[in-house]
Formats: sequence, C-alpha cells, structure tokens
Amino acid sequence: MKLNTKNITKVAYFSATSAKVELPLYDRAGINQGIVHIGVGGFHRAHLALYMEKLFNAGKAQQWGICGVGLRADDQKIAEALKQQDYLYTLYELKEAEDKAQVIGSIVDFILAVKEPQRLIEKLVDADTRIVSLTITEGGYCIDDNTGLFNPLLPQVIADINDPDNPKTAFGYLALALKLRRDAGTKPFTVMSCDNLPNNGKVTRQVMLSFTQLIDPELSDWIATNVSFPSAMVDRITPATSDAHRKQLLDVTGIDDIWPVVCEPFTQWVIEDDFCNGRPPWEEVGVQFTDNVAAFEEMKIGLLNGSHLSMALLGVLYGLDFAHQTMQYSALQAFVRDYMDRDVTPKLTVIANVDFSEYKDTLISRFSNPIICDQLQRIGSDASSKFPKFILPTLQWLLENNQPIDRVAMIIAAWMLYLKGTDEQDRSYSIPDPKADVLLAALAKPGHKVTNFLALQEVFGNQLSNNSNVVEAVEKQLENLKTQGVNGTLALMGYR
Ligand code: CS2
Repeated sequence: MKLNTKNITKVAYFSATSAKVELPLYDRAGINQGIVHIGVGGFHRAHLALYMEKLFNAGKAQQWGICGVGLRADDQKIAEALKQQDYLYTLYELKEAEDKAQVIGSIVDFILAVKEPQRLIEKLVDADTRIVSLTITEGGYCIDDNTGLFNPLLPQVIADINDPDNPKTAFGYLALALKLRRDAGTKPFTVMSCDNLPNNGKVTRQVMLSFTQLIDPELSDWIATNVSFPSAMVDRITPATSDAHRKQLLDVTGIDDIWPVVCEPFTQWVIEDDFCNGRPPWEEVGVQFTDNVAAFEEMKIGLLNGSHLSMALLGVLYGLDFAHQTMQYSALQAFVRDYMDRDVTPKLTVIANVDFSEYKDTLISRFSNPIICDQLQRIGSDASSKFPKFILPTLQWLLENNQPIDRVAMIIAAWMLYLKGTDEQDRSYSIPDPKADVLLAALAKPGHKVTNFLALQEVFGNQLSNNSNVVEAVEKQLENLKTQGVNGTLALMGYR
C-alpha cells in the first residue's frame, strides 16, 4: 500500500498484523516549521529527522518541524517522491533478525530551489526559521584543500558573488537571507553543519565570513557577531536505497515507499551547545552536548570515515561490492584494524569516558553488518573531497612523527589503480567523483605517475609530491599492487 497521510491507518493495520512498524504518534497538522534543512539525502532522513521525530512522538518541540530543501536540479527526484507521500517516508533499520520500520513525519514541507527560489528565500527569512542545517557533502563547502580556506574562484561561487540577489549555492542563499533578516530586525538563525568535516562549525563559519566579505563586508561583520555555527560529530551509516531494499520493505511490512531510507541501528550525535536563536531539547533524545566536540570529530572522521575510504578503494579494486565483504576478507579487515590502531589512534586526543579500543571494536562490527549492504561505490564516491579530510591529517601526523607510512601509501596506490575503472576481476565500474577528470588527467600526464598524482594540490596539498619518502612509498605499493594484486600486497605486509 502506497505511503501517504490517507493510507497511514492501513499501515497501522499492517503493523498490527504483520511486521513491526512504528507510526507518528502526533498530529502532523500541529507541527510548525523551525528548521530548514539543505540537502535531504538518506543521512539527514536517518539522523536529524529521526531525532525530531522522537521529540514529536514525546509531545515536545512542535515548533521545530523540518522544511527540506534541495539546491541541485537532481533533487527533483526526492522532492517529487516526498511530495507524493505527503513528505512521509519509512526509515528501515536493518539488523540481523531485528528489522524495525518507522514511518517518519518530521519533514513537513520541501522546497526545490531551482523551481521556487523566492519561496526558499521567504522561508529562510521567516522569523519562525531558527536553525538552518546542512548536509551538502564535504565538497559543498567550497574549500581549497590546499590552503584549508574558502575558494572564491569556483564557478558557482563567482556566479553568486556577481549576482548575490539570485543565489545558487547554499552560502549564497544563507548570505542573502541573513542580510534580509538583519535589515528587517529579525534575529538570525543558527547555521548547523551535519557534514563530516573536521571542525565543521568553524569551517562553515569561515566559509560564510569569507564569502560575505566579498559581497558585503558589513554583513560579514554582523554575521561574525550574531550568528552561531556549532560544530558537531554526526554518525549513522546510511547506504544508498536500492530496489532490493524497497522490495524487502514492501514484502516485510506491506509499505510501498518510493524512497525509503535504510540504515544501521547505531546512531550518534555529539554537538556544541551554541545556538543563537534557540534549539530543540535534543538532550532528551540521546544527543550529547559537549565543549569538546573537536576530539569526537577527529576520532570519528579519522577512524570511521578514514577506514571506510580505505576499505572502499581497496575493496572495489579487489572486486568487492559491499562494506561487509571487506570485513569478511580477513587480510583486509586486519589491514583496516591496523590502520586504525597504528596510524590513526596515536594522534587522537583522549576523551573522558571514551575507550578507543571499544569504539574500534564497534566500528568493525558495524562495518561487518551484512544486512544493510552498504555499497563500496557509495563510500568511495567523491574520494577527491574525502581524502583531504579523512586521511591526509593522519598521513601528515605520521610524517611529522617519523612513523611508517606504508598503509597510507597502499591506500593512495590503490586509489590510483581504482581510477582505471576496472577491478582485478576485470569488471568495470564508474568513478563517482566530480573531480574524476582532473584525477585521470594527472595519471595520464607524461612523466612520473606517482609524482604527478601527488602534485594534485587540491587533494594532497603542496608538500607530498616533493617528499621523496612519500613518493617512494607509494611507488613501492603501486608496483606491488600491479604485480601481486591486493591480496598479494596485503600478504607482503603481513596481512592474511
Ligand atoms: C561514509 C559516510 O560516504 C562516506 O564517506 O564514510 O557516509 C559514513 O557512512 C557516515 O559518515 C557514517 O556516519
């Protein structure tokens, strides 16, 4: 049965008779919109939207309903799917023998910016909008990974600088809305990043201030004084929804959802309590507030996202499709665990009441969950934006501390071979990376391949291609991978 408001009682019937399905326990008509969320992908729908759902189910925070926003033309698909379902969708938590389907109602509206730019501006300017949250991917922050600073030379940024009243980027919309709020005497909203960037709040602030300096320095100063940008560590593995997932949901629960979200049972959100215009009482639904969020982010991004990217590049090259398969492959699991233990952990800041060994055990068991079928293709996507945030800080630490870099060199070498688009079983795959052309051009250049690849400053900064230790280490692993394959190279490193 199709999911929408009218059918929801039938879902209730199914839930009583077949599988366990939770439904909204509140009247959605009583929910006002207080959060605008830009980037309504699976992750948002499995994370922030669920924390809000829990509050609404407890009869709280009714002024904090979510209005979703899509900035990319491609977001039309999610806009249409949600609209047809009155913005309801199913969150399908997958765990062996314990699936849980929950119909979520916390998103109550959706604006597709390319279709309704004016409505989006009005929504952002509305005094009821008190938080704007972002999941715009690591690349969406327009950071020059070489300098770590905002890059004003990207074409979309130049377009917004030249025509700030007709923005296209997230920062263009936020700047215009904040200016209109300031002029109208309306309190600003908090800008809350939910992306996997080290110091995501500080980065968002820096991007916002640099961007507005270029269009309106006074506005920039006003934002610096009045707008808050809390940093957060967000965590929940959310695979891309596949047709198999849709069918499974239909078979098990009877719910015919155009775009359900599948996720693992684990969820975590650690955030700074820095909100200039109020916030929902998230601490009541398991969110952890701390002044020490940078250490949590460093831990999560280094251990989880860094390992993920390594598993994806090596796993795809070897011929695997899903994260859990990389954990079933004992040599690769041992490599990943060693990467966590010997390369990432030594640089982490100790966190009170967090045991890194336990955290890593949990990660291995989360990665091993076979039911979610998390696609390596998803995890390896946009590697050019992920590598500088997820792995480069680890490599820099190893170099500064004269530690062996053979595992990171292996990851870089695997990436170079992965970019060929053919795995060791001769199967071809696509490279989902907006900078794929740049990466491939570097590899196609005449001369020394490793040096040319490491000379990509926007990915590796400006130090690595001149560092003969790094060049040699990558060269060695590349040679090993070419002659011995992933398995042979792991064996040479002692992983079986
Ligand atoms: C993954 C993340 O795509 C990726 O880079 O590592 O989406 C990961 O699943 C989440 O950060 C988990 O919280």
